[in-house]
Amino acid sequence: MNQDELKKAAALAALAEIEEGSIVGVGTGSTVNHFIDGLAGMRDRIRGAVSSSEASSRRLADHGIPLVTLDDIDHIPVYVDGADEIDHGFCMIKGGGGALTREKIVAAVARRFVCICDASKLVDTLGRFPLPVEVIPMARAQVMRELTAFGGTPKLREGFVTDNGNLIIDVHGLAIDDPKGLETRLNQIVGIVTNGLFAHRGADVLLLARADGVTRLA
Ligand code: ABF
Repeated sequence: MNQDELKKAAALAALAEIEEGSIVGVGTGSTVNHFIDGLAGMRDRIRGAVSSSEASSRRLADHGIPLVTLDDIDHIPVYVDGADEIDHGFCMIKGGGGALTREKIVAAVARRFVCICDASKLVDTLGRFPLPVEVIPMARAQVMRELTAFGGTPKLREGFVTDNGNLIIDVHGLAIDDPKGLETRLNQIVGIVTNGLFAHRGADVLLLARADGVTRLA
C-alpha cells in the first residue's frame, strides 16, 4: 500500500466513530479528504458538518453534506482530523495545510478528537516536522525574533495566506520534549493567533494505518 492508500484506510475507519444523527466536526488535508468522500456515503445518517477550512467546506458542499456553523451548536460529539506528527501521548503538530486556527477551534468544541494517520506520522518526539504558527501580518518581524529565542529557525511560508487573512511561519529545528509547556509559552507571544501544537487538547483516539491494517489506539 502506498501512503495515500494508508491515509484512505485510516479515514474510512473513522466512519465507524460517527454517531448517528449527529453533527460531525471535519478537519482539513489529504487524509480528511478521503474521510469526507466516505462521509458522503452516509450523509443521510448525519445532521451535517462543521468544517475547519474553506477547502473542506467546498468538498463537503460538493457532496451535498449540510454545513453548520459553531453559532448554531454548543458541542460536537466527534471531530475527525489528520496530523503532521503525533506522539505516543497523542500530542500533535498540525497546520502543515495552514488550517490550524480553525482546526483548534473546532477541536475545542468536540467531545472526542479522532486522529486519522498513516503510520509515518507517529513519532517519539515532536519537532522534525516544522511547527506552523499563524501570525497577524503586522507582527511578522517581531514574532520571528521571539521565535528565534525558542531555539528554532522560523521561516515565513512564502505566498501563503490563511483562510483568516494571516501569515504562517514554520519553525524548523525544534525538539519538542514538553509539548504542553511549549504550547503554553507560544500562546504568550503577542501577534501569534494560534500555534500548531495540539497538546493541551490532543487526540482522544488514534486510527493508525499500517500495511497490515488500521489500529485503533485510545
Ligand atoms: C490537517 O491536515 C493538518 O493539521 C495537517 O497539517 C494536515 C495533515 O495532512 P495530510 O492529511 O494531508 O497528510 O490535519
